[in-house]
Amino acid sequence: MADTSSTDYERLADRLGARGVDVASVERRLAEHRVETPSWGYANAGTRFGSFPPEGLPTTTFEKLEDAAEVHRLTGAAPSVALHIPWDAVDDYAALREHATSLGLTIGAINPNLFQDQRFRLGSLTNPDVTVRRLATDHVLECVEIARELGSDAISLWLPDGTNYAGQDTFVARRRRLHETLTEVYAAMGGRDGNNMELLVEYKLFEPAFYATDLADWGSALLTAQRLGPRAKVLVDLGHHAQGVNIEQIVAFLADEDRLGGFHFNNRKYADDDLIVGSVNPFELFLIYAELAVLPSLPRLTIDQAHVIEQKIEAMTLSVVNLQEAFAKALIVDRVALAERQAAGDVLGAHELMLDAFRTDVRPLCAHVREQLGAAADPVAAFRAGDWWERLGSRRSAVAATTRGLGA
Ligand code: RM4
Ligand code: MN
Ligand code: MN
Repeated sequence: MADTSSTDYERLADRLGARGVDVASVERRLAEHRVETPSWGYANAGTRFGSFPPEGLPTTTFEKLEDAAEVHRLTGAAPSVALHIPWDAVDDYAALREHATSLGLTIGAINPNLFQDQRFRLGSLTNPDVTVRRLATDHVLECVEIARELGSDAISLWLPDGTNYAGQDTFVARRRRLHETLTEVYAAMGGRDGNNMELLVEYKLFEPAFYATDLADWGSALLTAQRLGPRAKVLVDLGHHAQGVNIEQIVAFLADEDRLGGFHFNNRKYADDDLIVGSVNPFELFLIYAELAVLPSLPRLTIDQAHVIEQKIEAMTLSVVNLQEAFAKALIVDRVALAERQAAGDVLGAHELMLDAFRTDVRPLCAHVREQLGAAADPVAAFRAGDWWERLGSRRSAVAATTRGLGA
């Protein structure tokens, strides 16, 4: 019997070649496409109403890295892991770094946590009380040290600060406090180790503050980054905009300013839902990648998701696959014809080229590239058929089922 998958690949490669696509170069770029996965996406997550910790849940940072290594083994494209401190704090960072290396992983961006300490009720880096600002700044500085110990080259900062009621505080005073505290952080990130640590400044429309968020949009994040210096860049989380905002345009503008630091990929239907990237709006994801595909190099591509009811490794694997497919579709857009049609004012002719790429089933091409990387043709199916449970899941201590079952 003929091997249908390689036949599918050959048919697709022939068809793309006939359309003028340089298939070898598309495959090369796909093979270089790297996604960073978040430690917290493997760990317990819930909504404010409850959580459903599954059997085999990783409870230590060491175990979370083991699950991340599974995703990398299956996809061939997820070799780094972002950490969140203190969720991922350990006593021995050298041992953690060694563990990552032994699993074929590196440590990605370090994320400070400025949203859970009781003392941050009125804000962290913008808090009106100078002693609280000091605490918050010291926490970020500690993260810079941890990043150095782990060989990480980025601090990824999401500032939850803001106000809940008009009159609670003064916009500009908060902004000045933020610039002052971040200036100290930024200075500490340079100097040593060839000066190469990046500060990624994330923004978010609302939540947990509901009146005014201090870094609510890409404009305020960009102004902050510009004030700090060239190693400060903006991080775009797909769930952090108002409904209907054109994210691909934001991406294009930030890249044009050389301030596109990277992404937190996820998808949403309503607000900051943190669902699997590409699960709600794959066309938007494709259009974002269409902007990335023309850049000289890709920024840091990180997933930021919370898997509440879905199998977490499977969810992460599917997310990486969805990102690969979006990139593959972006790479086969006929750019020459697009430029011609744009110049000719052929509105729908140009649009048709985008649709044509988006509608192409690129799965055989992605499967082929993954196999060349020694990963799985179908990573999700491979996970389901695999022995993760026997090797890792079943050995882990049972999660305290505090939220399981009323009256249990
Ligand atoms: C925030 C934001 C941050 C993430 C936290 C857990 O909404 O997206 O990036 O670290 O959630
Ligand atoms: Mn995020
Ligand atoms: Mn978020």
